[in-house]
Parts: sequence; structure tokens; C-alpha cells
Amino acid sequence: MLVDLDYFFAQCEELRNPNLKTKPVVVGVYSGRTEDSRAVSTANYVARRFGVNSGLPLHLAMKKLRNLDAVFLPVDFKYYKQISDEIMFFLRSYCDIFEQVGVDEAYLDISLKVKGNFKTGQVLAEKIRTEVKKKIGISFSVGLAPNKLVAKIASEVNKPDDLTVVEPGNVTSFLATFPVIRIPGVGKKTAEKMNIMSITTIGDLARYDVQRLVESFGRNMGVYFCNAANGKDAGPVHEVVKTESISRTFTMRENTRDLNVLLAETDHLILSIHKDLLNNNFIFKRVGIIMIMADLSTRNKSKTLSISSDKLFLITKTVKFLLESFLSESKLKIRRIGVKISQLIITYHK
Ligand code: DCP
Ligand code: CA
Ligand code: CA
Repeated sequence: MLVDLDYFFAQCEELRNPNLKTKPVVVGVYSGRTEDSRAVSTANYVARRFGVNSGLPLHLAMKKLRNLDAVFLPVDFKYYKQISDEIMFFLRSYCDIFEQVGVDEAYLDISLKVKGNFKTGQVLAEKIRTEVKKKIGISFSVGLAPNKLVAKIASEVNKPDDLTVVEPGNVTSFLATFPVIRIPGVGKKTAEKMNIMSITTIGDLARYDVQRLVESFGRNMGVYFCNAANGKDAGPVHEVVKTESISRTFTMRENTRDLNVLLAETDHLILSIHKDLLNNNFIFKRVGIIMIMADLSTRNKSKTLSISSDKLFLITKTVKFLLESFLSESKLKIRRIGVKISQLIITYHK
């Protein structure tokens, strides 16, 4: 599944001010040094009906929406990011593999979850859409397809607030009638060049001789265009996993095996780790404790959680659980204590 949040910045603005819903809403950003170079970041679908889209210079947007009670707002990225994080956290729990791309898009590999069945997948997609709408109040569009490329294209055809399913047997017929520019990586220039070669639709491109595509666009792009037009994409959905971990250690004032004394120290370590975690937009899946014992031997204990999280209490709770079980197993006093979180994932990357 490719999930793409609808008119995202503007929808966030509508969320905190529902009165905006019936009006044209334009979120604008300073793109340069002067007022005149401000451009539209995004607009709601009411504004889009008047030809106001992302990238349009703001003064033109104002002209198009004159006397229409339009609302122009500055970009409040921090707020949009908060809403995005909430949604992404929720989406993640519904799939086998999760890959966020940008602030308002994510790929969800649900192959195992639905056992490869597209009907079950469709039901799951509808359920997720309903839940996010109910819980967070944001609508989004979904493309459900055998691979990322087709899912991405499918997500765009019935926007906003819709689900498009392309089953494996329908991939080539689904793609055939769209203009080539729908293929990720085909920009205006490439599309023009293809048009000159009498390639206007993805179907034309699919039938075109791959050798001639290679001659015109180079080996990599030529082969890519041919595969893409035929709906082939072997790229897996992958999480961006940081191999590093975050850890802190502390030497006890005196060797101890008193749980409360140890917890008082780990609380400080956990707070510092958690701050680091939030600053880096990480979430973690594994929590561990490290003990240097009175005899200078080192012991480790850790636990993998069922889902990734950024919650402080989950670290605290898991550390307590690990410490308790460690103390019940070992008779030695602890000299130095450490806390470590690992299996880190970045929740947002541009
Ligand atoms: N964005 C931006 N400037 C652009 C394009 C986008 O600042 N030129 C920001 C604002 C968008 C967000 O990125 O809300 C997501 O971009 P999309 O291309 O997904 O567009 P929208 O979510 O706004 O609309 P759609 O409903 O078409 O997905
Ligand atoms: Ca979007
Ligand atoms: Ca998007």
C-alpha cells in the first residue's frame, strides 16, 4: 500500500479550524528573499477548483481567489509534523514492513498480513482509512498493488479520500492509458522527449523497443522506463533502520543490589536517552540493561518489544522488568549500571 495524506498542510489547518473546510485554503511559504517570490505550498481542494496548486506564485493564487473568501496561511511545519507522526505511528502497527517517504507518504508492505490476498488487503486498507479518520481526523488516499511503483501511481488516480486497488492481472491494462509523466522519474523534459518519439501513454512506452529506449535515455533509465511501463518493480519496502543504539551508563556510589537505588539511577539515564531519541526522530524496539558487577564482569539483559515506540514509560517499565529479573538470578552486587535502546528507526526523513 502507498498511503498519501490528502492536501496535507491545508488539511491540518482545517483540522484545527473546521470553519475553513468550505473555503478555499492556501498554505504559503517564503521560497525566496522577497515577498513577491512566495509560492503556494499546498491548497485544499476547494482552492484547487480555481486552479491553485502547489508551486503557484502566491500573488497569482490571490488573484485567482479574489472575492472568494479565501484563507491564506503560513506554513506551520512543527504542527503538521506532529500530526504526521501520530498517523505514521498508527500506520506502522498495521503492516509487516513500514517505509516512510517524506512527511505525508508511506509504503506499507502488508503481504504477509493479508496472505497475499487483495480482497483481504482492500478490507484492511478501508479499515485503516476509517480508523485514522475517526481517531485523528485526517483523510488519505491509498494505492494497493503488487509493488511500490504501481501502488504509488494507483494512489494518485482517485484522490482525495479514496482507495484504488490494482490486482496483479490488471497491472498493465491499468497503467496503459496514463500519460508517461505519471511514472516516477519521468519529468517534463523526459516526457517531451518521449512524445517526440511518439510515446505519449505508458502503454506506448511498454510496447517500445527497450534497446531504442537505452539508446535515447542511457542503460539505467532505458531499462527502468521499460520495466516501469510494464508495471515491474522489484524494489522492496524497507525501513530505515539505524544500526546504532543510544546508551548511558553510571557508576554507583557504592556497589549495590538494591532495586530502588538502581532504579533511581536508571531513571536519570532513561531521561537523557529519551531526550536524545526525540531530538533525532528515532523510535526504538529493543531495550536493554548493562551491568558491570562487583567482580568487574559484564552482564547484559534486553527485551524486544512487539512494536516500535518513542514512549518514555516503555523504557522505564522494561528496564524495571529487566532489573528485577536480573536481580532474582544473580547474587553479586552491581558496580556500574547502563541502559541501552536499540533497533532504532528514523520516523521521518526527507
Ligand atoms: N509541499 C510543498 N511544496 C510543494 C509540494 C508539496 O510545500 N511544491 C508540501 C505541502 C503538501 C505536502 O508537501 O501538503 C505533501 O505534498 P503532496 O505532493 O502530497 O501534496 P498534498 O498532500 O498537498 O496534496 P495531495 O492531496 O495531492 O496529496
Ligand atoms: Ca499528499
Ligand atoms: Ca505526497
